[in-house]
Amino acid sequence: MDLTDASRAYRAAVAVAAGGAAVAGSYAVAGFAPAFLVAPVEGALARRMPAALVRYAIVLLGDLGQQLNLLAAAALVVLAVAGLTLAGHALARRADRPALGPVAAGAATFLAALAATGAPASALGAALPAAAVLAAATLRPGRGPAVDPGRRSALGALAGTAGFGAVAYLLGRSSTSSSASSPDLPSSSPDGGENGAAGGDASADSGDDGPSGNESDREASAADRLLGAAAEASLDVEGLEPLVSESFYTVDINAVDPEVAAADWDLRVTGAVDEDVTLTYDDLRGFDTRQQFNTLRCVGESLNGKKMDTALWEVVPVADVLAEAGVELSECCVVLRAADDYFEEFPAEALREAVLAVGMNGGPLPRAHGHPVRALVPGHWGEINVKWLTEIEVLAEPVDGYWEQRGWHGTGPVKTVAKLHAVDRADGRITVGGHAYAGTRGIDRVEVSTDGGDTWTDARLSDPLPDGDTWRQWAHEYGAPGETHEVVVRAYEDDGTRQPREETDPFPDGPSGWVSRTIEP
Ligand SMILES: Nc1nc2c(c(=O)[nH]1)N[C@H]1C(S)=C(S)[C@@H](COP(=O)(O)O)O[C@H]1N2
Ligand SMILES: [Mo]
Repeated sequence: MDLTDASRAYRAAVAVAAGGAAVAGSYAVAGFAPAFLVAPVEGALARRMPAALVRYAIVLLGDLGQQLNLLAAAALVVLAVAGLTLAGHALARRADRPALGPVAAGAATFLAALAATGAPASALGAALPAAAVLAAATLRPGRGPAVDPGRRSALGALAGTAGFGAVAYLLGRSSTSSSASSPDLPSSSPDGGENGAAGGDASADSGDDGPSGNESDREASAADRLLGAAAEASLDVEGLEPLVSESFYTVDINAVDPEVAAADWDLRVTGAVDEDVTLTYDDLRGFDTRQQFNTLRCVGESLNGKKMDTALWEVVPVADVLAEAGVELSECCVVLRAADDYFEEFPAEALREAVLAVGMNGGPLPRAHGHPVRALVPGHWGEINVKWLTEIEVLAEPVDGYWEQRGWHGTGPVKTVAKLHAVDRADGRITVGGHAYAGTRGIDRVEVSTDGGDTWTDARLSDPLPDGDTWRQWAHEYGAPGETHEVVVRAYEDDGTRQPREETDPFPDGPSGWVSRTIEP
């Protein structure tokens, strides 16, 4: 490495350190929120990714695909800020004014970050540390103007950035909206409920025109009663999730969820309607709510995957809202739009049966599940249940939704499945169990074979939950045969229809087939 190569490398190291400091600084200010500089870049990458690549990422990588995309976006931001830092430094050298470098690099980073996030504080959080890194590495009093960083200052910049990154990580974690990380299930202590899961958004339940204390108390006790009943009805099998999921899966087009305050939320009804209607959160809370169980299942999950869950939701029927607004659904279709630019289209018919959820498992709707309002559309795949809902558009002609543009087909009916997740052995006996779901068609019966499909026995089933779009648990106990054997499971719908045996991939319209599992002696 000759001298110029070396100084180029030192310059590059300082620039990369400045890029890292910008990412860290933005995270420290914004947390894991849309204002975090990496978030819009990750979103843009995800949206522009070719459909085939998206499909392989979903089917082969699962959630890892999104982590990798986030990492790629972070790397792009580091490189972009590094580029601006190098440009600032070059400018300073040419003008022979050392102080110009950090100022120019900082200003350019600020403007670019502001353009990307629209959030001045986060942009400043990115720009200042980047400028500081360049300043620390190049502005050495008494060493002449516009000095190039040497080996020591390059290493110093990298080490300093690493230290800053650690502090920024802690700051950012604590500024990430607490409702994002709150558990789906409120604590079971008597007063835990709503307060426990309320997180940062007090406005959801204490707005001036919101429900009175009595009303929300009544809701909370109704929820507690139903959650208690569901816990009671759950089969007691080791390793089997209860009827109300302990941890509810999430699937999102962006790695970073939107943050929508209830006070800022409204819902527009547009398109083929007499007049556009806007509904505020308080308007929505003026409607009577009820508690209902719904199961969601993602069309992109694997056959025996873990992206199927059930919760108790506090809901307002969409029909009530539309009737009050004087909207008649005479057209073929609707599009639901969301704060993360997600949108899905489906038959207007289905919207008549749909509800707007404002609460989950006795607490407010968590950020990860669409706070403050999401749609639940019975019988359809998960993707139709739009979170962070902002708009209902009524259409005379069908259009493609976000996933349909990428080749998927998530309007219903959701396919019937019986999953096998629990295998419990005790005293020479084996108990297998899982969940079965058939959308609004209902599960009537589940059969189990412990000999690879030669003979079948009825499984024990949990009592059905009161609503018509929920799963049931099944379990089956048998004497351990003492040899490797194949357990197969299949479900029957309420009208006696047996779940199809033919196996299909998740793409394009959801996995099908009988789940089977090899059990060692
Ligand atoms: N706004 C918005 N809504 C969305 C999505 C999304 O990315 N953005 N993902 C959809 C998909 S693919 C599924 S399977 C369900 C998952 O809901 P959950 O994250 O609450 O489990 O939400 C749907 N609603
Ligand atoms: Mo999904």
